[in-house]
Amino acid sequence: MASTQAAAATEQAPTKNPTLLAWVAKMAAMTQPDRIVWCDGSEAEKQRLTEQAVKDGTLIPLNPKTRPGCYLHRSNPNDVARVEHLTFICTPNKTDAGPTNNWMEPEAAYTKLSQLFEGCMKGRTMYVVPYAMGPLGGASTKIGVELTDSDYVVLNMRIMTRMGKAALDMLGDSDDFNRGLHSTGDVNPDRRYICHFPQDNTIWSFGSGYGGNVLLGKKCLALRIGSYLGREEGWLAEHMLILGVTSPKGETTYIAAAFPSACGKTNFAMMIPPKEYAGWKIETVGDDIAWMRPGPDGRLYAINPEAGYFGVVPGTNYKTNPNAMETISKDTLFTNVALTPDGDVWWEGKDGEVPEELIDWQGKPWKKGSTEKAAHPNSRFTAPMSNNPVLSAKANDPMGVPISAIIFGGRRSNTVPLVLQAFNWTHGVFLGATMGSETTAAATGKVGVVRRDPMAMLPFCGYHMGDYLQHWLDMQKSIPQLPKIFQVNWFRQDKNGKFIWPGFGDNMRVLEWIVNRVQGRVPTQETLLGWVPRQDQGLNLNGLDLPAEAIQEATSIKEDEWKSELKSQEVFFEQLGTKAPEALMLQRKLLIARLDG
Ligand code: SAT
Ligand code: MN
Repeated sequence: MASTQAAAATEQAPTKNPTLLAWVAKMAAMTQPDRIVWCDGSEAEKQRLTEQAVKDGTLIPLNPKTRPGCYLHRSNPNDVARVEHLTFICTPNKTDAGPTNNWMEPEAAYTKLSQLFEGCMKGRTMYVVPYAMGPLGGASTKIGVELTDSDYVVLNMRIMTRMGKAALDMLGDSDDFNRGLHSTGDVNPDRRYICHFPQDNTIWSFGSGYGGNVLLGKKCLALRIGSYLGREEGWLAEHMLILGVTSPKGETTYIAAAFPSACGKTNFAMMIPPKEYAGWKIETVGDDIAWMRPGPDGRLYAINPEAGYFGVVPGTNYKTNPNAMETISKDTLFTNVALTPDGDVWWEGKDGEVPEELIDWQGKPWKKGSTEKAAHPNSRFTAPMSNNPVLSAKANDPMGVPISAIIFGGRRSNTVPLVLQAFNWTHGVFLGATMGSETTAAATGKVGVVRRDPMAMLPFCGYHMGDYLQHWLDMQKSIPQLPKIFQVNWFRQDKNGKFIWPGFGDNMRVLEWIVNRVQGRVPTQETLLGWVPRQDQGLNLNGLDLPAEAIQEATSIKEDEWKSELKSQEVFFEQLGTKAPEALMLQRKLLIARLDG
């Protein structure tokens, strides 16, 4: 069997790359697929795979009049989000993975997962999916190859990455590619593992069919393996959107912003400024991941390694994100939303009336007024970035964009004020390191509890979190023109649990202040946490229907809240042990001194 598979892998292969051929043959010998198909990324291939996915029930075609080129996919109800407790970093030493990751010894992990992969593709097709993370030919771009038995994964990878022949051509005969192996197995949560082997540039994912667990270019390569490579090679792989904001004078400022999953990165990256901001323009470079490295001119340059968006659907509408609505109007895959009787999709928070009847995300009849959600809270769209009406022309530039500001934003119903600027890079790294956020439906587990989520990377950092923070501090030396660092919180609530700040387009007001600060245009007010907008020459609140007390509440700094915040931060730093960077411990002491002073 093994030699037949090896022969099959080589015979039809559109490459002579010996390392790639040998690896595919070896994986095929283990998983024993009936067929091996090398994906070329062509239109014809897309059509063939789509037809097949419709035939086998993986995809449901939507109404071609209202949603041309769109399909609905329902995942197994036990498989609707990332599984952080089943995600492992497999480094030779446990300390290299650090206290915030699950760890398995590499040989033990390979052995354990080999037993699951053994023969798991019998009766199935193994797709060989070559893909590029980043614009083709770019110096920052990385190549991966994912082997998968899921046509859904192939169709998603086709949207999310530059997939197929072009990626294979870029790889040539090199052995520098990420080796990704995925099988949906029998979608059993007891046999589900997402294992990363940073030293081998390898990812093995078994037993899931859900986004972040199986689209291996995304969180697995672009963040977990990427962050490891970034430290080795002197760059940063971050869970950040990238946007360009252009003023009426035509001055464009590029900004990268980290927020945890399902906290509005896509909305922020596609934002339409409010009417008071005529002449201002926001353009999207990326909505989830930024790879940033120092450029020849001393600035920090960012690329978006992805080619599509895997965004949260519920809450998306023409008010919250008109550009996303346009983006998902065609050629989009929907996962776990509801189906309307006329073949369109529906979700909680969509514009218009709630339909009387639907088929819910699990394929069951649903009636208006039901207490059950029709769409899963973590239902997603996969859409090509080329659909985005405000896509930046720079999204395809291999050089990327020079970053002037970095924003860290958690989801906090209290404590953290609307916006502040760090005193300097080290203080900014401290702000990122001490980010906390209330958990969302993007990962399985309890929703709404505050957890420390440094730089929104807690689930995505592929090595020791202490080393990661030290790497951020060290990067300072190789970036002569450092971006300014900011912290924001759109999610502060009033006594009744209502969001105080309107968010969405009105976040432009905060963004303008950030741009003005970066360009050195507005004076500022010093507080013990950092610099904040001044009352007189601060945020532009023209046209904002919000009482002064609400602004006051959204921007307030309460010392008692900060005292408990500091305790919670202490628990996090203690976890890092001796790897807690000294510079951050000093920042902590300074803050305590300011609070106690
Ligand atoms: O499931 S994904 O990891 O792709 C999305 C997210 O959780 O941010
Ligand atoms: Mn994300």
